Amino acid sequence: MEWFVEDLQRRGVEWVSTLCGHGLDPFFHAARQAGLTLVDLRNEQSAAYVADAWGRLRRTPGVCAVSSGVAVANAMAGVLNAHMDGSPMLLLSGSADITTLGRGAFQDLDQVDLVRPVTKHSRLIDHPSRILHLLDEAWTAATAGPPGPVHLMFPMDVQKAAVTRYELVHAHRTQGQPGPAPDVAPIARALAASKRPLLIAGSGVYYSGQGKALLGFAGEFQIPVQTPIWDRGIADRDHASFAGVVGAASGGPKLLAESDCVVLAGAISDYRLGYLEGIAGVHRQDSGWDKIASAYRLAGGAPHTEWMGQVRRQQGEFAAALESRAASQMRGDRLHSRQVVQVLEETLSEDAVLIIDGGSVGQWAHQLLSQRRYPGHWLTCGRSGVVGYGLAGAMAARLAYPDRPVVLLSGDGAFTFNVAELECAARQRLSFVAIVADDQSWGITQSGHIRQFGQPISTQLGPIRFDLLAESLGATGVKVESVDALRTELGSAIRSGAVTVLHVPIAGGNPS
Ligand SMILES: Cc1ncc(C[n+]2csc(CCOP(=O)(O)OP(=O)(O)O)c2C)c(N)n1
Ligand SMILES: [Mg+2]
Repeated sequence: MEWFVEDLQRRGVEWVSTLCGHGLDPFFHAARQAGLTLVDLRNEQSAAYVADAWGRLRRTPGVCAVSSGVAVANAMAGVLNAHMDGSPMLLLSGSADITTLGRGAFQDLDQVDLVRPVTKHSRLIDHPSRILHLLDEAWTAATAGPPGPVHLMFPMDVQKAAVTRYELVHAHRTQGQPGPAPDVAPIARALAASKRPLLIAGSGVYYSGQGKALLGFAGEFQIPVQTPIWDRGIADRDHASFAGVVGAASGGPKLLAESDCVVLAGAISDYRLGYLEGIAGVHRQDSGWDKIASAYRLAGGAPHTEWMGQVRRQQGEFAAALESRAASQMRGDRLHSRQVVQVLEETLSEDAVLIIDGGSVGQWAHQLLSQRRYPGHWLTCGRSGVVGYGLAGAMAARLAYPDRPVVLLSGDGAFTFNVAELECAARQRLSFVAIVADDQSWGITQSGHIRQFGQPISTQLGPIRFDLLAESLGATGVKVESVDALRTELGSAIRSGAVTVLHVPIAGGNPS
């Protein structure tokens, strides 16, 4: 077991998220002995979300270790999230002795098969001498090409077996030949010839580290860039060409239908882009963005000043429509999501990590905050569209960025999925500020029901004093009922370095 833990550390792993269970006891002991931090949570769902969120923020696998049986089923939520978003993650699960598997062992379950459909690689560690070899195989699968989650199941007798350095089987690494350089000429020609080009930059560009090059090119030639909502962002700062998130309920300025040359870069054509149905002139270019500028010049390409101006005008109209929609929903007695987002806009520094979890409030945040930037250090649910990952996401963000402000903006429904994690965060000093925008409903779903059926169905929630709940879990809780109070409390909570929950009752309402 020591070899395995040492190898994880050699790969840069500093912590493992977990919920204990005897199925992994030898691993826990070895981790403790080696000084590998164990971050404990109260639900394997959160433990897996922590690893997934780390992978999405840091682009290296987050590691989550859970026991056996239902523990693995619980962790599936986070693994599935990583699978749908394509983020690197390693799930370790324990089990009874390999000799007893399938014979009715305690928590006997074919975890390898259970997890396989939502991982790039799922394997049983079937012999102590193969632990490093199999770890290498899994790690490579998680990180090579498009990243994704992987799983290793570690039976108890294999964990306990003593194995000498000489018995270890090592992976044979052959140095791969570099592939041919991507041909950027056709895409450069198409972009240069078009009147209204549009780059759709998806998570693939973020993970391959091409975001800066793509934005540099787009900025120089005034080509608008949009990112599918919930994909990883590449615009860490306000950018001259970044034109917001696109898709799903969020809308965004509708540039797709108007463009005569859409280039998918590390993005997939899915529901968020309406499967690109009826869109003409769709191209794909996942790499080579650092080489495209000269090819574009060669093809006679010029800056698309007029089109960019039109895009900015459309964005302005979109923003104005948003403001009037917000104004129509404002009530005197409660804050509105628009005002909460306004305070975030004023308060968040460029490097602050914002985590968005929730329905309507999440849509407001996306539409209002992402018009000029959508930073890679912000975290959203990802392509799965999940709610309830936010507290784990905030803990992961604190692990990933020990010195930055970390702020979670959550709906009241999303917040309660795993609310007890506040205790784990406070105890383990993984600090952040959570703003709970409380409309006492599964708001976005409720509006959908009212629109379709004229009434809500199972979407009303009761009152919770989130400030008092937070206090009972060892965090700081403050009820906030005005914009001024929110401004003051958010600022001081960020400075305090404590886990703080700001309970903000809001009037509900969707941006679209
Ligand atoms: C795991 C999961 N369950 C259910 C949903 C469906 N869903 C999407 S948004 C939403 C409502 C979220 O409510 P809340 O967090 O209070 O945010 P609000 O819409 O009220 O702002 C629900 C239930 C989901 N996306 N993920
Ligand atoms: Mg709500």
